[in-house]
Amino acid sequence: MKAYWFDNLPGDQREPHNSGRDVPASYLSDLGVIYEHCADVSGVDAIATSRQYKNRDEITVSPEKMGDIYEEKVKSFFHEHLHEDEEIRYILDGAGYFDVRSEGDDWVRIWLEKGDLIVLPSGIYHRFTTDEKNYTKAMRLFKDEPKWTPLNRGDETDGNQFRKEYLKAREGLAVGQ
Ligand code: KMT
Ligand code: NI
Repeated sequence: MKAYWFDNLPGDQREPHNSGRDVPASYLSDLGVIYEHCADVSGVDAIATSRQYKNRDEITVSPEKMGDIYEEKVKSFFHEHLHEDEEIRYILDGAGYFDVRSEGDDWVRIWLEKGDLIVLPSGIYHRFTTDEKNYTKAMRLFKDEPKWTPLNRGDETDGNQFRKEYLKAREGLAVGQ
């Protein structure tokens, strides 16, 4: 795992876009983002049990697996959105980037590789992309039914109940840059 400020420069979304300014783990936790490294799936099982994630599936984001729709899929995962539930991903193989919006609405880029697990809180604006190797195999965990419809950012998402609750939970935390 590596977290840094996204550079906002033009170029393919799969390039690192590393501004050279790192983001500390404590800042991620202020944003409500949980990160863990799990050497094997037993660590994931423990987290799943404690947080009552009952179900899981696996997705491979790669041209080999997705064929013609790969480029389209990668673009769609990169649209800024939120969910009304947590987004929990465990990287089984390969690597990828999760970008999350900071308090000041800048992008924090989180590079995850094999063994990394992330929990994005409901209501946080984010997006995902593979990196230049074009290969992310991930486990997706969910509580009951999959409820991860992406709600693309717009006027409606700003007024979304889960968005408001997310922002409320951040109040009073020493979030700054
Ligand atoms: C998401 O929510 O953006 C995804 O599920 C992307 C694939 S998981 C690595
Ligand atoms: Ni998402």
